[in-house]
Amino acid sequence: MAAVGARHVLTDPDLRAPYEVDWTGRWRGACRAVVRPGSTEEVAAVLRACTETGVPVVPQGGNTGLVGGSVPVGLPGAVVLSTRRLAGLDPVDEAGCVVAGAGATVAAVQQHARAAGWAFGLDFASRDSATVGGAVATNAGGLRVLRWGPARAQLVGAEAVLACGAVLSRVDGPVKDSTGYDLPGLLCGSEGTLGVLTRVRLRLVPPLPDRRAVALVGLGTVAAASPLLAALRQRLPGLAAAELIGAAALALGAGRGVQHPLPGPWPAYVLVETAGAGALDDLAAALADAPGVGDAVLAGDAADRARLWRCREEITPSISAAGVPIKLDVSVPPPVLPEVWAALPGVLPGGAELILFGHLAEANLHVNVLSVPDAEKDATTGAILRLVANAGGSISAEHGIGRAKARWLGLTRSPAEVAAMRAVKSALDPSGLLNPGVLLA
Ligand code: 2HG
Ligand code: ZN
Repeated sequence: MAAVGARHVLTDPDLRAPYEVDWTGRWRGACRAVVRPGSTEEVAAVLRACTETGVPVVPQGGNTGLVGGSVPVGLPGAVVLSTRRLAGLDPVDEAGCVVAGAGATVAAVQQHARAAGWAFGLDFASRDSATVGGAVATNAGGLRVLRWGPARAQLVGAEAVLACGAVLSRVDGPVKDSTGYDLPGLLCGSEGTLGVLTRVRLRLVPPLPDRRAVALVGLGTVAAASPLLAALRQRLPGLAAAELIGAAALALGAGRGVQHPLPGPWPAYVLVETAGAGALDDLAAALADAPGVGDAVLAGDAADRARLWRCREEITPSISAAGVPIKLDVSVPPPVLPEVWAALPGVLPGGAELILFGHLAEANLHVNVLSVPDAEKDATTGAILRLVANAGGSISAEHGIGRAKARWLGLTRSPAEVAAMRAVKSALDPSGLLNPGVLLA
């Protein structure tokens, strides 16, 4: 039987420490050991041993999650199962698919795809640390969902180990398969509660042309954002990103050593990127005709484009540098986005700082709130999530439920849906040892 070598079982508190806290510092716990298996067989051996001894298992990829779903909070007897050593990458096949180890980073898959003339459709700021296993387990989204969809849309197959040690493997063979339940699809978004992903088969996409243009557009009202996006989508077949950024978020993102790119402030901004020959001229012409544009700055060359993107990518690190926020990731039906945006300040306690940004095409808002006293954080979280649920939205669009939102799952999932989820959970993990407290509280 495959056993994990002793040097990959970390029991020393200093070695365990980085696995016991998430990078935002909001979620902190302790575990008995961190185990770093190097193969699917070793993962199976770990899970079998944990099941035999009743030890809970917290699967962890790059530990970049934002909902406390991969840290052993309140589980001192648990084992953290790190997938980072499962980082192999098979050659890209003729169908433009690649099988990646769950512990391969998003950036490694991007580079591997590029070297074979393809691209990976997922991208987000934590690309250098986030693993593809974690991305699939949370159905992560990011900056290119508008173009290629979330992790689920990239997933062709998966290999995973169940709590009992059984290996489900669907990473070879045909790319089209309609035989029964979609088990890889079920594991996507299951947040480590049904099995441990060990390998994923990913569909790659054609690379975006190198010719690109980026614009940061100032808007007089948030309500102008969706009509602007609709106009740009109709005019620009190469449109590859559309990010919505509130004034407070842009001030934070642009604040770090970068000059504010647009005189303003405007109540909201949209950062758009388009690709293709003539991208800069096409973007300028489309913006000139589009509704609601207050002001805009355009960038064609790579360094200027990167400067504009940095204003977006620096928002999350700048929030973390300012404090430990309430961090929520919600989506709403697009027509009610302006209403929800306007109503959010009204549900916060006095003195709270609201930072809003997100992915415009999916009306996916990242609601970050700083300066809320600890004693008021739960009530404030509940108030925000209720506002979203009452508006017909979802309490997670791409970060998952984790521990952070488990108690509010019933706000946007019906009793029948939650019961079906619990039934699946108890069928695949009857002892409840996989990621207890995550997703289904
Ligand atoms: C992003 O879109 C991430 O940058 C993080 O989903 C969002 O920090 C956040 O709230
Ligand atoms: Zn996001």
